[in-house]
Amino acid sequence: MPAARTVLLTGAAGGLGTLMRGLLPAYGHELRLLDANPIEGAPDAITADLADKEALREAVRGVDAILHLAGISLEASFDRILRANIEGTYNLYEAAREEGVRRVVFASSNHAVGFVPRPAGESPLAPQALIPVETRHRPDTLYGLSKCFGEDLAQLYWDRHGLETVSVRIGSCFMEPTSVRMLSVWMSPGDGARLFHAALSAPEVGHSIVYGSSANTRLWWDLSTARALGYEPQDDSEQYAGKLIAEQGELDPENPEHAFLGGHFATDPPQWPH
Ligand code: NAI
Ligand code: 15L
Repeated sequence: MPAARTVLLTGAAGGLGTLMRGLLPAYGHELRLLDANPIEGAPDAITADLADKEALREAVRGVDAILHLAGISLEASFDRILRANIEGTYNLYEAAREEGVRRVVFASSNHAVGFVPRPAGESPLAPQALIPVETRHRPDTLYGLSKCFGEDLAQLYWDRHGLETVSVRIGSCFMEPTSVRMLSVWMSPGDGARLFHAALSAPEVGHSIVYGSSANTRLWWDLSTARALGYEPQDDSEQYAGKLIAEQGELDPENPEHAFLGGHFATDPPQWPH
């Protein structure tokens, strides 16, 4: 497919949505914004919940692709996760199918595989093996479980309806890494825009799963499926390593919080039953 020109950006009021609103237009994408919360300074933005099927139908009509960022972005009660991330993502895919949208770029998360042990090399700079995208789902939270659902929903819609998706298992996309774990999983906002642009523009993607991070020296996972889309990361978190390690120390193999890809998500007390 040609580079998606008109893109519906869901979750446009959120942290990542705000960053991408600033960066993606430079790649030639024309953004239609949607969020449950109004967006200051964007009078044309659609204020709608993912539960509103009529609004979703109208919102996706005529777009080339959808960048789906909306949803609960941290662990929460099952009811909230169910409504926003599971039912909400289903509603959006149904609207996309009904309106003939060809591609979704889905904000999955490292927490879909958060209970995968982090690679432990002799040195943090030389991990023995990078985690492939084929590793089985091992969600660390109900939140992570909802991202597994999203990835499987994407597979179903590709196999059954020919609707393409790139599921991006985002690490941590913020201005700067703020923990030693984030040295491994950080995606700079600039690389985030490069990756989303590649996912929106690659000619044929079927359902591709990619990890979303910069070319970090301490990377834990394999970026080859992202690179196959044309993604060329430009950033490396290593410039922040000295300061963060001086403040927090190296990751400790004896500390359970440091044992898994998902970090503290895997060890925080569960939110269920509630
Ligand atoms: P955020 O919490 O800042 O933004 C999420 C946005 O979605 C909010 O503006 C919220 O109003 C909107 N939203 C939530 N429920 C909604 C609903 N039912 N209907 C319509 N809008 C709704 O999250 P952030 O950091 O911007 O993340 C964006 C996406 O990327 C999320 O899906 C998150 O799970 C995923 N992600 C983000 C990572 C990161 O490092 N920022 C890492 C991994 C995944
Ligand atoms: C996520 O999935 C969250 O949405 C984000 O806020 C970060 O916590 C990130 O994962 C992370 O693992 O650091």
